[in-house]
Amino acid sequence: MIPYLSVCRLPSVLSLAAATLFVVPVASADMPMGNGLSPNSHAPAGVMGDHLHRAGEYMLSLRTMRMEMDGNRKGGSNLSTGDVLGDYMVAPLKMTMDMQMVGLMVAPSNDLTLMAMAGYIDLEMKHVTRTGARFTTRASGFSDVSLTGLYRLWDHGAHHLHLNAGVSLPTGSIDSEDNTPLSAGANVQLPYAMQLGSGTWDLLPGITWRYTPDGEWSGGAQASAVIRTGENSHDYTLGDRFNATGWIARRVGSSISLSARISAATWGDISGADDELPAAMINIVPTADPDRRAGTEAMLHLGLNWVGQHGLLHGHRFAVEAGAPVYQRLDGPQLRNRWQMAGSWQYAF
Ligand SMILES: [Cu+2]
Repeated sequence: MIPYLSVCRLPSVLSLAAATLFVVPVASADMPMGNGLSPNSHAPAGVMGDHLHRAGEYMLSLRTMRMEMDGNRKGGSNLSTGDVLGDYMVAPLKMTMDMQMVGLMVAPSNDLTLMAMAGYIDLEMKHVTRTGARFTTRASGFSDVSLTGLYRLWDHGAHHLHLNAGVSLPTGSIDSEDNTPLSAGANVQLPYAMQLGSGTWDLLPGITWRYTPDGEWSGGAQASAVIRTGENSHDYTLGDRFNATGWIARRVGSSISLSARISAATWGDISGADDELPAAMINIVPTADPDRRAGTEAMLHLGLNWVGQHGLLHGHRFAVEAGAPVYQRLDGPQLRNRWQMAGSWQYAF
């Protein structure tokens, strides 16, 4: 029960903060609503491909993301480390993922915006063995690069709809290695979650709806997917992933808006198996099992957007968003997500 309570603490803090979103006083009427730079005309920091640009406009962005997983889960229930060690010689304990991304948006026309994103990933996973020995594996390097076209489908008053059509290039490594107590000091192939890319060309379809009724409120929703094609050079294919999210944001000053967002995702198991991972590994550590990778989760996120109105910071956008799961069903034992954060800087010219 106690681990479950600690999982729930963050969501309850988030929902309290979400409630305050609705009681924050509206800024005075002389605020330039609906004209000038609106902080909530861009989505919360955790959403990508939410907006188009005017013909000839460019946008540069930097984004940092951190995701922390702690403790194991199977189905809808948490497992203790002892439960995992009852079935496996090694139990994963904790994982952190840090990602720094650079993005460029270019609009050749008012109806089409092109977006390229590349990133650098740092992964760390802590483990404990049945004998009580603890060890950590690490991997870092460039991520997969994505190229996406955003195409305006429909614009009507406050409603805007666009298509997201992208492809993810297999630039991230699937050869990450580190040493473990079982490898006697040698570097060996790390399991799937410690690899930096998918190793396949992936399709990134999506559709985004934005609602901008006035300068004060805004909202949006996005459905997107990651569809793997073919098999990578290690004889496996990561599971497809489907995402849906919806947000509302409210301006609370000329430069600041607050947002609340809900997201849901479901992803499949791995088909095939990494030819560099010994087959017997699936009985040693659950992360090496391609059939224990799927999951479904729902998260609640709160964010803040800020845009500079004057001087040197005019037009510079900063955003932060933090989220925690409110529902997680994992084909486990799998490490469960505890919280994630995204921060971004954007500048259009
Ligand atoms: Cu942009």
